[in-house]
Amino acid sequence: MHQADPGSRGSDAAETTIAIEAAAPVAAAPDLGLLRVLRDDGSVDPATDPGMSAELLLRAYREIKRLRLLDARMILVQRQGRVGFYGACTGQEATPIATGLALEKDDWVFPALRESSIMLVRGFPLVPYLAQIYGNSADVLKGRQMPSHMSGRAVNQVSWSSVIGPQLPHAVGAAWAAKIRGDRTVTVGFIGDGGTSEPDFHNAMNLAGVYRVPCVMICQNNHWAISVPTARQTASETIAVKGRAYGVPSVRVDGNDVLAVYKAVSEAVARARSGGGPTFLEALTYRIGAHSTSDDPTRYRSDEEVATWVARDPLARLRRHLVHRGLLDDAIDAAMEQELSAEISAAITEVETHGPPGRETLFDDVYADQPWHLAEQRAELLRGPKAPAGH
Ligand SMILES: Cc1ncc(C[n+]2csc(CCOP(=O)(O)OP(=O)(O)O)c2C)c(N)n1
Repeated sequence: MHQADPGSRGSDAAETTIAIEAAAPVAAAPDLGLLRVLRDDGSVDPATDPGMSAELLLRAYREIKRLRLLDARMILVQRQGRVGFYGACTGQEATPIATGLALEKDDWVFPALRESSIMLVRGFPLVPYLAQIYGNSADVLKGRQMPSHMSGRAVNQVSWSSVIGPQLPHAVGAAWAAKIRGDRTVTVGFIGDGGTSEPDFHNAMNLAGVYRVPCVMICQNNHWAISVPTARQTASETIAVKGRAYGVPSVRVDGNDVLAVYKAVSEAVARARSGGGPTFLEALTYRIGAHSTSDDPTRYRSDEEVATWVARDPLARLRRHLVHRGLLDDAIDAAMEQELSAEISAAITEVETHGPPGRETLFDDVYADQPWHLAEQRAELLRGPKAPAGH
């Protein structure tokens, strides 16, 4: 996977955007079409509407909004040097949030970089979630992972390794184990469009198809793998169509339409849980911000392209629907925003009161029973000089 030559920016940008308006009819070819529910005027397509309750829709809106605010705040915190790195998912929130809402408590999630927020939807508290970014003593991972690589046993969310493919074979393997055990657990694995060029993607799809495991594999096609556009990633008409070769039913869904993603994921999860095997979903979306705080996307894509996708903002589209249904107005929205901002501010203040993880924790969690040589090293470390404050 190579970074695009900045000099070829013009032609890359022209090739980048998949014409979602020209999609084939969904009923005929779900892997070539585009499953949509929300219309531009805020109404829904009754043929595809999953019938989410008012309460669930408002919950989805609140979660997307919290994530949008949290990402913006954490980028500022990173710019102030208070954390080292952050990976936002601005513009892509509908897919992780809808997935979190569609899962049951015992299901397992194998995320890539932009799906950490599923943990929040499934009840992981905000303070330890943020503590992972700081790597401090409130972090359940004890500061051992790169920032924005959250995981939590309490919500069955596995750590992302930073390598962009293995989460799919891991999800398929865990689903296979669930099938052998005969329990109801479904696993969900995520990958980006760039990750589909990795062997792991194909290994996972092949195994999932052959063993018909209860796994939902989701590709968030956000059009860019750092500076490589989707058009340079694959010559396939869509990413979803790749599932055909492996005998895995596949659906291309509007990833900026939370109702459509909720429908696609719920149906895939139900099929997996009832013994119907795997599903592959391509969620068509766009990374509005930088790849991470280490990236400058103005080097490789145009403002016009970004503006096209800002107009398809998943938060604004859901808001239009809620207003259309009389469930939201400016006053409710403003109050919600104030409440969420206060929640985020309080969590950041609290998380920053925690110091670094204790050095006595350094050898924890490597073995169930600590072997003698690690016990000796731990004792020696604790006998040695303490690090100066702040280190
Ligand atoms: C195996 C591997 N190759 C390269 C990288 C460097 N890398 C980190 S993120 C990234 C792009 C990932 O793009 P995509 O899979 O589309 O996901 P996105 O970041 O867009 O969500 C690359 C190439 C890596 N982490 N792992």
